[in-house]
Amino acid sequence: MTDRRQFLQAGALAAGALALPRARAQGSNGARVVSTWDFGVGANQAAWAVLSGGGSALDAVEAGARWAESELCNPTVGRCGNPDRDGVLSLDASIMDGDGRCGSVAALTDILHPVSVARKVMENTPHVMLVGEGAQQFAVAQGFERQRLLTPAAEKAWRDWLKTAQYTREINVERRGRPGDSSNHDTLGMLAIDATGRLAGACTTSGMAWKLHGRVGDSPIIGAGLYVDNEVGGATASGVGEEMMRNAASFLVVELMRQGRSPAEACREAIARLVRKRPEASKTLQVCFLALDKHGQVGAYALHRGFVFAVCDKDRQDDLRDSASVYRSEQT
Ligand code: SD4
Repeated sequence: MTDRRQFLQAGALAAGALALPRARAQGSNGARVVSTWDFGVGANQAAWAVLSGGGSALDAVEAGARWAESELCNPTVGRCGNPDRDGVLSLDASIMDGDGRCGSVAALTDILHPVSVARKVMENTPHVMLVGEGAQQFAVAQGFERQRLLTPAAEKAWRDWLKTAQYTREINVERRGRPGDSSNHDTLGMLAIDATGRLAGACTTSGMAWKLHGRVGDSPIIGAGLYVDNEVGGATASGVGEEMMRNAASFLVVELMRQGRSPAEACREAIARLVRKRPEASKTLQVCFLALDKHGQVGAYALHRGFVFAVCDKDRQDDLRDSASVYRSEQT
């Protein structure tokens, strides 16, 4: 009897000893974050700091998007973004968790962290989306500081652009190893799964450089630039937003995964649909999808070569991968 009790106690101690490291490791086990483009590596690391400590996917994607909005001189996201054709820097962002909660802001000016304003819209209002002046008023009421964001470099780029004032929605040039080049669009789209299996996503951008004043892209439109569902997975997009909006594209990718496609197959099929609908336009525009399913599987597909995406989990923190694409060259 005594022996049996001792044996049980020893077993309980051993189980406790095992449980402790497991509980600690839970902070990152199974967690993963993925992001669009090469600057996604830095954004992922900011998100990983949250996930590896056992934080939520929602907090992680907000942290990652904030990094891109502030830390980087990127002409397409946040404070270093290029302005519209009137010289106004206007920002779009969204955030969504896998329970269907979401918030977004569009055409927001003079506020450094649109993704955090989007989160406040989600958490502190009965609405999903605020735009323009109303979004800025709301941000200020929530304690965000108004500040002039247009950098001297962005202002100079705009003045140079004004010399011809020609607006072309170009295919992005290949960015790998060439951060800060002159491609006129690149958005941070980020998806994360945390150690509890919950998903979230965020998207943040200054949109297309030299756009019409008041133009809103896909990034703040739930279902176009971002969609997340804990039952299935999440998807986000980058490229010419009008194409995503025409096709409710991120929602489409998630619904294709719901029907059994892998993330890569779902992205490829969504791209194929775009090509079928607008075969000529698809030759000159870039569209890129990135998806993460509830098991942590990642997939991507783009119209044109040059799309890269970053993957981060407990085994690797700076993984940058090339996406497959329909067209191998940049112009055909
Ligand atoms: C937009 N989709 O505003 C954004 C821009 C972008 O890669 O993603 N560029 O249309």
